[in-house]
Amino acid sequence: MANYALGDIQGCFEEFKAALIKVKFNSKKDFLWLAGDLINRGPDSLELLQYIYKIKDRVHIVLGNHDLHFLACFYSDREASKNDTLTKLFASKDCKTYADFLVNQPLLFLKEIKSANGIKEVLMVHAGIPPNLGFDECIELNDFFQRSLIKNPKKTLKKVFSKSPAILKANFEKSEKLSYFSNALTRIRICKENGKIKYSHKGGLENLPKDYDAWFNFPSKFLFKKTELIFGHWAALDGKTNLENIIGLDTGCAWGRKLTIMRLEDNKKYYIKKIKK
Ligand SMILES: [Mn+2]
Repeated sequence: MANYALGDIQGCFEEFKAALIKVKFNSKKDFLWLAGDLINRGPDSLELLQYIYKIKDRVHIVLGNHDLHFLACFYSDREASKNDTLTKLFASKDCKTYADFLVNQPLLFLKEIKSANGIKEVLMVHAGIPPNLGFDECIELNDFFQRSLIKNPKKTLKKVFSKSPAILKANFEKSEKLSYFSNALTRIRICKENGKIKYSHKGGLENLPKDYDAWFNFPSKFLFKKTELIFGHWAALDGKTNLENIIGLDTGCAWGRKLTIMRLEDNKKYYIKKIKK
């Protein structure tokens, strides 16, 4: 039994299949961890969801910004963007099945696994966690988000895509907290030490605005020394954080680079070069 993690597959189904073959993934014994952005931008979002849905009992998922965008187009009145590659998925007779499946996924996932050095806790999130958020606060907001999304996807997704506050304030109403938290976990790259997020930055770690740095470079109220965190979203990092316990998985497959799959037992990474245009 092994656990394998992948970052932003974004509908790159050919590369995803090649990655599973490379590690000899066994859907009866192993687990897959998918760090969000399963779909969109790449060519085969429908095929990817068809496959994942079939083995859903062996898959752990957190939602990414592209997954939320798809859900908002499906349940709410958000308009598709001209760069979307979701036409086949929307036209599928099973589109609702996949949307309902994704609606039931969290923003944050945590599980203990047996590694080569004993039991370790692994946490998965799509983009990251602002350094000022504490553990209990995150768990509580994740539960609140998930309950709201299942109960009323249309209303919840409208909040997600309303203008998001850059920082969490104690006096926020629940709906503002929901908007802040869902955007932070699925879109953060850089922030200030106090947790204020700058969403417009899309590049790497060079030429950062004053007082801003990668979210993982500030002391976190959330992460314990023994916890490992895996995330995707930030393709410009090419998986590099220079930290042992915070591991990037997005290596820009949808942008013509490569797909990374990592075995969580020993953190060995395998790479699949972009195959299909
Ligand atoms: Mn993303």
